[in-house]
Amino acid sequence: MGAFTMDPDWLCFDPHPSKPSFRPPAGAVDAHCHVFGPGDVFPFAPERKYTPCDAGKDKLFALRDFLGFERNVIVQATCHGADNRALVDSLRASGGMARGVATVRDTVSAEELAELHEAGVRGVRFNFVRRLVDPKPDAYYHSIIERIAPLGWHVVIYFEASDLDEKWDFFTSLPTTVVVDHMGRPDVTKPLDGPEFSRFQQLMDEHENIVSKVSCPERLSRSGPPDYHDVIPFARKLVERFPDRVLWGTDWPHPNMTTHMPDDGELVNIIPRIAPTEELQRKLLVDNPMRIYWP
Ligand code: 0GY
Repeated sequence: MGAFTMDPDWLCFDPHPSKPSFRPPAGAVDAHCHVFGPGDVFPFAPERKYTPCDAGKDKLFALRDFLGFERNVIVQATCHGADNRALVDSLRASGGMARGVATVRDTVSAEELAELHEAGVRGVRFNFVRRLVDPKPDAYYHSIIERIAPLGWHVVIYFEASDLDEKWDFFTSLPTTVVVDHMGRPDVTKPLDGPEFSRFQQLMDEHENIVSKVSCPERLSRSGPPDYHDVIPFARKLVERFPDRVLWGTDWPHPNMTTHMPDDGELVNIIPRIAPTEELQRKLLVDNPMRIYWP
């Protein structure tokens, strides 16, 4: 046994996903994935809200190749808190084929930020999902923005749809590119053209610096795998309406899934259903992530 024992109800990633029938275009980027540990090398943070199974860089890079992707954007997971060592180690091992989104505190120094940048970090994540982190006042995040602005980094935000109104002024005050995780977590049992998802589209309509990941059908769906048919119209709507401001990612190793563990091959097969033309697929998987992470 390693240094940590995963939570008793933890669902571990599928070690044998199916080969997708959809072939991503050359240069495709998985723009949302994580690494967990391994915990005996990169310990999980004391303030974490969950203890996952180990899911290290070697498995991530093998999955990337198996699914037909070339690059990864690795997002710091909350189980590692603001200790970015596992992330940095993965970026350094990727030979330039991975970029990172880190979590930093407002006390982070210019030297620490420079080291993260050199490793391939290009953004910070602000997480507002209360089951994952304890919320901080807006001033805390503004002070981080001041520190990262000189590096040209962007901000990734993760929040529940029901919190959008409360955070609207803060989100729209951010001066950087702002990438929203998982379409702002819509309740997909509500109508596509109802007030909640319309509000999210208004956010993107009015603020051209806002980009959305059209990821995580497995997390948002009520209809379930492998079709996730209730999520498709939401993702497709954003891809067609904002073709130059959408990103896609597997979300491997799928933290905190409770209903099932997705087959990553099936997740890739969803791409042509949300981005039905080759042009939309190329923008979603290549042009947009390359513009943000490998300019
Ligand atoms: C995701 C979603 C989740 C977890 C995290 O950093 C994390 O712990 O992002 C979640 O539980 O919804 O994007 O991986």
